[in-house]
Amino acid sequence: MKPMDQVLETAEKIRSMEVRGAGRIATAAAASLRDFSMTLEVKSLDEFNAELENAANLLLKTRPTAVSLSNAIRMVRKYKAEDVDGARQAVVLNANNFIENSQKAVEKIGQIGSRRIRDGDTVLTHCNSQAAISVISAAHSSGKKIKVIATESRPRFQGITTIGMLEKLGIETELIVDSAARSVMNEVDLVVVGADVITANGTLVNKIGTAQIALCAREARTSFMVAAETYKFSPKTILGELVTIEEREPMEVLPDISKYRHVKVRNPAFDVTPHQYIDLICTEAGAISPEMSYLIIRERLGWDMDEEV
Ligand code: RI2
Repeated sequence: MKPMDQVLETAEKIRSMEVRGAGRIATAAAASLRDFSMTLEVKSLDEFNAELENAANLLLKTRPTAVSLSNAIRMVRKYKAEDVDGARQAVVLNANNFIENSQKAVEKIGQIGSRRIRDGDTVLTHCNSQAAISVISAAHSSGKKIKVIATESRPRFQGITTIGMLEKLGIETELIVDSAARSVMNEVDLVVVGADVITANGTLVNKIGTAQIALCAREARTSFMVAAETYKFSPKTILGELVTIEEREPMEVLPDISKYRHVKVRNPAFDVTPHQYIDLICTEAGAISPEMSYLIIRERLGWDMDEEV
């Protein structure tokens, strides 16, 4: 397989959501750039850099909301090299470090976040988040008896992946339709969700339906926690940039639209939860209030205000 074909194949898997979840798509993109750089045949460093940029752009276009993708790609491409071999080695090292750190971050988030779950608690989660499941699984492994309520997460039903994972872990789980969130909220002690993006002021962008859950959690006085690796924070939001919300194909919602002449199906993949509705963001760097997001971006992502936008 030609080096660029491998990148195109990974990009298609991410676009079609065969590979999904903000963390998984970031590590898949890092691995793809690593493998691309290892097999790339070029005559000069300039050519290597240009080819790597083309590959990076192909991956970046796949899921427009996920900042995990652009952060991963930025970290992999952060190198200064004298020649092609030096650049190749740096890309491989950066990608492997990113993948390893990402796995460690998910574990650490589990350890930290699970302290917020008490024995006997009922936890509600939405969609399928590695980071949120790490929190739930760490609480369960530490011997706490917990119950999980998982939403289906229309239209792609990632909740079915979640209940499959919880089943394997032996955790008592109930599956609900998304619109049952308010009906069960009075039985819930803590909501734990993942993140696709967290902005500089602590606003959360996550799977469609999250904002409604946060709203009813607040009304029911139920705590709402976000589990997110620090590379889910968006540096560009410091510079005032707004997060693009991905709108996916209508057929994910209604496979046969052809018989409707006056109906348009809308399929936004994510929604926006204001920071006031979030009690805590649990990262590998610690549990923080949403208002501390700016510091995470400056300190953990090493974002410099003069960096190119
Ligand atoms: P982890 C997913 O997006 C969900 O919105 C989930 O909350 C988020 O990524 C984070 O997932 P999608 O790819 O990185 O299903 O915690 O659209 O696994």
